[in-house]
Amino acid sequence: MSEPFKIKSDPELWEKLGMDVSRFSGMPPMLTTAYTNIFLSQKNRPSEMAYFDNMIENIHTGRIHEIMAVKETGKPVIGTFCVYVPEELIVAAGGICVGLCGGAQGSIADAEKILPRNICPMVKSAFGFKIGKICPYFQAVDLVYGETTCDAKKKTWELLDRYVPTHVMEIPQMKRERDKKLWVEEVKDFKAAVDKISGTETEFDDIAGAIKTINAKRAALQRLNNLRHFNPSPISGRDMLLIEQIAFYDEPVRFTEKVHALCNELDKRIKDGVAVAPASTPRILVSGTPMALPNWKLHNIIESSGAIVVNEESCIGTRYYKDLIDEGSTSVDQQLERLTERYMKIDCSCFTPNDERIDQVIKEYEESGAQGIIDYCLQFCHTYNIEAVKLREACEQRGIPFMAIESDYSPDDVGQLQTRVEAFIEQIQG
Ligand code: BJ8
Repeated sequence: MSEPFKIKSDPELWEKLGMDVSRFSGMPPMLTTAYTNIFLSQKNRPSEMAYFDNMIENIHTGRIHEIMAVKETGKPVIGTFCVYVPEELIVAAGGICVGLCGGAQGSIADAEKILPRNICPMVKSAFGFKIGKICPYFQAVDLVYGETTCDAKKKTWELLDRYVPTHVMEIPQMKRERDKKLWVEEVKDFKAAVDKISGTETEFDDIAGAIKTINAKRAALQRLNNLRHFNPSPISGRDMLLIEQIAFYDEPVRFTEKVHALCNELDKRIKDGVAVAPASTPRILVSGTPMALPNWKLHNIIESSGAIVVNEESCIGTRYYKDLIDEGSTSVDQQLERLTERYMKIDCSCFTPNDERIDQVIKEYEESGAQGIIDYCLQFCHTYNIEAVKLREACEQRGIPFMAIESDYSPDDVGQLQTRVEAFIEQIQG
């Protein structure tokens, strides 16, 4: 009989990483309970989810050992907070790109000792993880690559730099030709910073290989997302969100293989009529701000209210994998240009104008067979909050049921959100 699920501990490793071990030791048991309740309690999960469960069991141990082994060879380990940071250039240098966590309530109080309270919970949570020394990934990275997407982030990087070297990439907020020129220069600076850590210059073949690797990862996620659109759904929204979160810290080649193995199982499930919920289950598309690990709050509320999430229009979702890089470049300069072109397609609300995002949400709504949209905005995220006005208008014009919610990581509003979500589901059911 297999061992019961348990998130593993390794105090010796954490000590080596300079963590607050006595405090952090309380985290794996808490996470084990949450994970068991939210994920393992689901009925009829695909058996290939075992790999992703295992990634969570090893989130504070096995994967950290793998990262440290790469770091010891002198390869770069770089932490990021945004899908605008081109991970291909880190992979090209033989390094590891880690999307750092920022989805937990437990680190917010640490952050609020320094940062103002009324800013985005994702920024506070991430900052708190570092200053509280309660995230092994944060302790393992050589540097953090920040960006100038929103005010909360770009000003926090100035403070974060006191605790971990933090480089900032300027992301323009418009997408004109002159912005593209600036963006390409920023990508070149990023490549130089990565090369500096590894002590070697990445060349054409390294970049070509990395583009292939990350394209393959994104293509696997596209395949998975297409399969989950089938009605009745062969996989839950919670499991899909989990995989989208793991994409940010797993080894990319292995991850891609495991996503395809899961897709093969889902293909079979669809043929055999095996599903996680009946075809009559109300189908919801969630759009908006990213849900960083371990933020499972809204998906859990929606799916425990009798609906199913069938798409995440989010950076922990389709914004991360909907676009690939053209692989036909013949020089490093061309590679960097094409890479930039791909990243410029990401339709974050920090851009103006950003009407392509509204069109994209509607497109995903239609492709996913959703019956309503819940737009999720983290508290104090002004750009997504204001963009919800246009999204609501677009939905009203098309008769698409729409609800906007604003929330943080605290459990305080769960009851209230549950009531609103239940009423929305009733509305969809007519
Ligand atoms: S590309 S969505 S990952 S910036 S939610 S911290 S914007 S106040 S996360 Fe994002 Fe890159 Fe855009 Fe995606 Fe600020 Fe808003 Fe908080 Fe945000």
